[in-house]
Amino acid sequence: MSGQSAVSAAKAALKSQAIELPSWAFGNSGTRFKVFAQPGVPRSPEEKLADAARVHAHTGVAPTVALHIPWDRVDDYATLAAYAGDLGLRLGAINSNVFQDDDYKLGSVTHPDAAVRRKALGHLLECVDIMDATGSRDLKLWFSDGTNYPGQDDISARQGRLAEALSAVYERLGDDQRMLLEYKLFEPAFYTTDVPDWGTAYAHCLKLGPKAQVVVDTGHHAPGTNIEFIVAMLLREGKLGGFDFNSRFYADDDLMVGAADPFQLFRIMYEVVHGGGLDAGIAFMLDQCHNIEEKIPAIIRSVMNVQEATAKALLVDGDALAKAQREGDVLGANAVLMDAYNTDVRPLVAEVRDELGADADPVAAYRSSGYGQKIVADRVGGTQAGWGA
Ligand code: PSV
Ligand code: MN
Ligand code: MN
Repeated sequence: MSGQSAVSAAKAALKSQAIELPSWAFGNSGTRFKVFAQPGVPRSPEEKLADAARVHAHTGVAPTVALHIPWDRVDDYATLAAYAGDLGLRLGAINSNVFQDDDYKLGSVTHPDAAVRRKALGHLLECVDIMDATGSRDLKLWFSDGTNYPGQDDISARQGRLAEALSAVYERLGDDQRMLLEYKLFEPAFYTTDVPDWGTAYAHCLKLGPKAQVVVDTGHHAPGTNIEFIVAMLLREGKLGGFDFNSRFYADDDLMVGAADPFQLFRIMYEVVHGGGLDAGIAFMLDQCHNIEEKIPAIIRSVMNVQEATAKALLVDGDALAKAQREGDVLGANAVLMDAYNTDVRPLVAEVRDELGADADPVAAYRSSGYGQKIVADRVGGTQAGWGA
C-alpha cells in the first residue's frame, strides 16, 4: 500500500474502533491501604454514564460502558439502557461479581459447598437476565476463586465444579450473547487460582463452544510474559473475545493503559491488527482504577493511548515486513516494526477525532468545558460510588 493510502486506511480503521469504558473507573478506588475520595465522583450508575458520555464526546471512540453488578444495581435495567441511549452511549459488558460476599471465602463456583456454588451460579444467571434487559452482548466472568495452602482443596475437583457452572451459564446465553472468561495469575488467592492463565481459560472455552471466549486483562500476567504471543494464539484459534486494558509495573496495578509500557501495548495492537482482530468483534475494554489522579482526564488519556498504539500498529508496512521476514532479514524486519512504533501519530489521531466531530486535543477540551468544576459543585450529598460500593 502506498504511503497515502496506508494513512487513509489507518484513519478509517481508527474511526471505527470502539473502546469500552468501565463504569467503576469513574468511582472512588484505592488500594487495600486507603481509598482516597475525590470530589465530584458519581453517586449513581446514571452519573457514571454522564461522565462516560463526556469521554465519548471528547474522544469520539468510546461509545459503550461496561457495568459491574452489584456496584451498578438499578431497579430497571431497560430504563438505564434507554438513559445511556439518550446520552449517545450503549451499555456494554456486564461484569459479574462473585468475590465480595462472606460466603465466597473458600470460592464461589468452585466452593466445596454446593449451596454456595448454587448462590454464585444464581448471580451469574441474573447477570444474563440483565444483559437481556440492557441489550449487552458480553458477560464478563472473573473469579477470585482459588486456595491459599497446599492441600486446602482438590485442584482437579475445583476445575470440575467450575466447568459445571460455566456450562450452566453457557446454556442460558442467547444467540447473540457471549461469555468472556478472564484469567488472572494470582490474588486474592495465593497458592492456586482456579483460572490462572490463558491455557485454563482457553480449555474451558473450547469445551463450551463458540459463544465462550477468553478475555486478556493486560495486568494479569507474571512479569516478562509475552502477552502479544497469547493474543496472536487466541486470535488464530478464534478465541480472543476481548481485552481488559490497563498497565502494570508490578502486579494487578490497574494503572492507565500504555502508561507503564507503551511499547508492549503497540506489540499487542500489532498482533491484533495483523491477525484481523480489528474486525473480529473483539471488545476493547479498559479495566482501570484512578486512585490518585483525576478520573475523567485519566480515562480520556487511556483512550488516547489505545488509539495511538493502534495507529502505530496500522502504520506497520506489511509488505516490507513480509519481505524482510521471507528473506530472513532479522534486522530489517525489526526495523520495519520500530519505524512504525517510532512514528509520531498524534497529528494523525487528532485529525481522526476532528473528522469524527470530537476534539483534536480531548484533555484540553475537557479542561476548558468546565464539566470538572460543575460535577464538583453539583454532586454534593449522597454516597459517592466506589470500587465495591
Ligand atoms: C480484579 O483483578 C479485577 O481487576 C478483574 O480484572 C476484573 O475484571 C475486575 O476486577 C472487575 O471485576
Ligand atoms: Mn479485568
Ligand atoms: Mn484485575
